[in-house]
Amino acid sequence: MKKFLFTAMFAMLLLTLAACGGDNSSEAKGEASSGNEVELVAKNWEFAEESYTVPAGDVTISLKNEEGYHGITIDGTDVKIDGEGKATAKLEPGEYTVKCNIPCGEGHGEMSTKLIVE
Ligand SMILES: [Cu+2]
Repeated sequence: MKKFLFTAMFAMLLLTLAACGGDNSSEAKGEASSGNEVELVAKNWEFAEESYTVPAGDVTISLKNEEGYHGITIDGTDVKIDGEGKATAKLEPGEYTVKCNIPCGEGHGEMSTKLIVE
């Protein structure tokens, strides 16, 4: 009986590992095929990166709040995300300023990053 349990657990572990491996490879593929997607990460009171770069065209922008509660607007576009979420916009090449649009505290006024569309 014990041996059976051990075998079952080992099989589950293998399945779990296989599932993880599968996820990783599909993620890598996703990145290669959907370059027009960019994820911005917001913290108190800055974005994780000083700039984000995406190819021009239909761009899907998503926002993740790692710390605090923030939103974004992108100057010169209709993109607006409150809290976490996604927005898609057709973007021409250029440099766009991304600002936090939720009064999130003392550093709110300087909370911005750049979206570089190539
Ligand atoms: Cu803010």
